[in-house]
Amino acid sequence: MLNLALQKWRAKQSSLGIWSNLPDIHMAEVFCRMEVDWICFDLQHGLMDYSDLTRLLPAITGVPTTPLVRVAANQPDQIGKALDAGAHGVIVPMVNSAEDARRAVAACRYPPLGSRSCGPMRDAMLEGPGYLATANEQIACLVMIETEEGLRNLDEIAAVDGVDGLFVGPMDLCYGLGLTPGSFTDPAFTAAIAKILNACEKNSLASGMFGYNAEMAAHSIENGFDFASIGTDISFIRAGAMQALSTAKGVSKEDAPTARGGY
Ligand code: 3PY
Ligand code: MG
Repeated sequence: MLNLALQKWRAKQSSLGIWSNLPDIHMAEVFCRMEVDWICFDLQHGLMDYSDLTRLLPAITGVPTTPLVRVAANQPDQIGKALDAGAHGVIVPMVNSAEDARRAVAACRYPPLGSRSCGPMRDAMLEGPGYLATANEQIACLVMIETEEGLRNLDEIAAVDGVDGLFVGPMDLCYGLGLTPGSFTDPAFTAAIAKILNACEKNSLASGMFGYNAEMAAHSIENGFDFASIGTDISFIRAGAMQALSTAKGVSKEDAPTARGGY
């Protein structure tokens, strides 16, 4: 198994991804044929469950796009099952302490580096025993910094061996800082971002941002993030449909309502 997104992160090359909230295998197929570096299936907030995941991941096998899964919680069984289903990395929400980070890493790595239980299903079906030889090296463990506590314990979290990157959940981070969700230009938010980028730099970790749209993704990369999502499947559908509706109604570009942000 070769994890192309992880290779880019290690080489400090920027990468862009798509966030998938809808369990539609055809949409996933289309997205992954657009030279997008990674796709993340969201089991935390997305409208999909594990049995959806077992259909979505095979639909994009064989394309260079790296399949990631955001698990619903920092639970070893959930992380193990996402990896066994063929995810090449997990994004773990609400990591608030070094202990949380160690728990996430242990669930991603086979012994002696961790305590992932051995039962690789899909990758072993496709690759045979070779998977076990490369999994610890090629599986990405990304932990989310998105709470006040996580921010407070940032340096300890970033120093945990086996973490490949920190991923910012900007909306929860706003809540954590006592800000209105979406206050991405508030000095408290930008100071938190600078602190996270600095921790990544110091610990040679990839830095990632959940981007709600292309502008936010581009801004994040310009500001020093290594990777960002460019939007969600739902946001693309909504934006495309709104634009089509406006065009068909003859509404001028300036007057057309825009669908920015949101899930
Ligand atoms: C956040 O903004 O907190 C996220 O986790 C994005 O889904
Ligand atoms: Mg969040």
